[in-house]
Amino acid sequence: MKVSETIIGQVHGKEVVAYTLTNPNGISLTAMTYGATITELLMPDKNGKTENVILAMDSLDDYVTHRPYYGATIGRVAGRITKGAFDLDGTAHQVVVNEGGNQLHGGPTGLDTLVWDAEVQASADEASIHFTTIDEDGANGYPGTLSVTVSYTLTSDSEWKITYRATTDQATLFNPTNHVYFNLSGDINKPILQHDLQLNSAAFAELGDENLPSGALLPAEGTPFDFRSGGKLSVAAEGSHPQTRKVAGFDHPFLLQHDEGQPDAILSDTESGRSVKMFTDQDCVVIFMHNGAVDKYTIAGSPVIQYAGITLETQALPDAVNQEGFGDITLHPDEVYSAETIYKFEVQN
Ligand code: G6D
Repeated sequence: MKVSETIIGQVHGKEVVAYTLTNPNGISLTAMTYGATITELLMPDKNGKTENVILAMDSLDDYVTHRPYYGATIGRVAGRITKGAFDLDGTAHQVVVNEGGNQLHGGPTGLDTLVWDAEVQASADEASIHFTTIDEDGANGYPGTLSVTVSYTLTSDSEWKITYRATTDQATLFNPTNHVYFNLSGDINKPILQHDLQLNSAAFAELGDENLPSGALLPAEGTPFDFRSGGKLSVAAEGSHPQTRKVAGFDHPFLLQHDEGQPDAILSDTESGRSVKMFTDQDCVVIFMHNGAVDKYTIAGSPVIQYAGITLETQALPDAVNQEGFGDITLHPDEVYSAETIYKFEVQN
């Protein structure tokens, strides 16, 4: 397994390094220490044409200036926390809010804005980048000093494995995710609406005001949210359901059923023949379809179009600390947080 590295700039006075892992099937993964962010995933299509299948900015400065979350490690808590307020073991906490009155994606200096440390391990069958960082007590208002390791492993079976490990010296919250957007066509100017999705989920979390979870888990049966038998993503964008109309597609958490030996999700693009299978130990996957065009920045000279990519953000249900029955995202000093998500890339000729 081939590994290379290059210094791509500086942020917060610290050098930012990008690592590229390449496997024998022509798949290569590049990720940088700023935000432990994946910045390129090159894979061939059914005709052998190799293209980047994820959204990425043109430069490090663009990531820092615009914070698009593209491919970034999100935390301490992915998604929104209502009013940035929660009770933890009987103590009320207020974290820094950065979207109206709520916190989004860990706050203004979330994990995606840090320059992580990294080291690389490689063998014949796989190569890993082990990103580590310390998020100090009080960062974005969170209690406890959190030590985090996120490992990206590319295997000779064309899997991108993401594993998280974290410990804390005081009770805190931790619900990380990766915010990669896939566009398997290899052309970010081609909307993902003709991609096919097969999703092993029978329920989704309803969005209320400010895109906060309402607390209700709704059945997918008979709605545009039921992708158990597969379907085109255009169903979500063109659906008349109040929840798809609300956000012009999906921006929803889907509760996963985790059927033994089955992928939790399969995203595919018939035209290119590319597909990605997702396997995770997490309760849910937030699917966001880049529902708005962006004119604050350009990629390769063009503004980013609506539906330029789709996320498969595996995590615990958002706002779990405030929502009954959404799971437990607390981390205590005597616990070790661990989680794994695998994206397996395939090409159908
Ligand atoms: C929007 O509501 C969506 C989020 O889910 C997404 O993560 C963010 O854009 C990038 O706020």
